[in-house]
Amino acid sequence: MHKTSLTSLPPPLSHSLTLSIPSLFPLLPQSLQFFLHLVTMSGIQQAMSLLISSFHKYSGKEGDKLTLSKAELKELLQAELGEMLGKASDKSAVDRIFKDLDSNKDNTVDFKEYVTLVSCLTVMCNEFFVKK
Ligand SMILES: [Ca+2]
Repeated sequence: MHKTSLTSLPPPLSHSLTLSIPSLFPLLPQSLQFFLHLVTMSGIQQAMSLLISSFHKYSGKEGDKLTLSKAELKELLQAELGEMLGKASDKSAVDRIFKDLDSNKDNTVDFKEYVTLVSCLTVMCNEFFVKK
């Protein structure tokens, strides 16, 4: 069978082939759709997508699906941030982080409050590498 690469096709045809890939997305399992989206995204888009999916992976475990309880935050800290914020097994450390993040004092950490944590950590990481 003769193989044709996208670059050897005339522009209109290569363009239509590129456009046909997203049209196949609805036929694929959701996990594969997510993966395909991820590999076609820019680095920042991938980071944004992972920030969102990581939040919902934990926020959906108990209570309000759109906020993190203290237990969900503890699990997220342990699984996703390792010891960047000290030991997540240390109850007083988790209590302090939870209290600091819960800026509107509703006893949950919503997406905006979580993103604040991640952006502050990102700034600190950048400063660490810039100073090196
Ligand atoms: Ca809150």
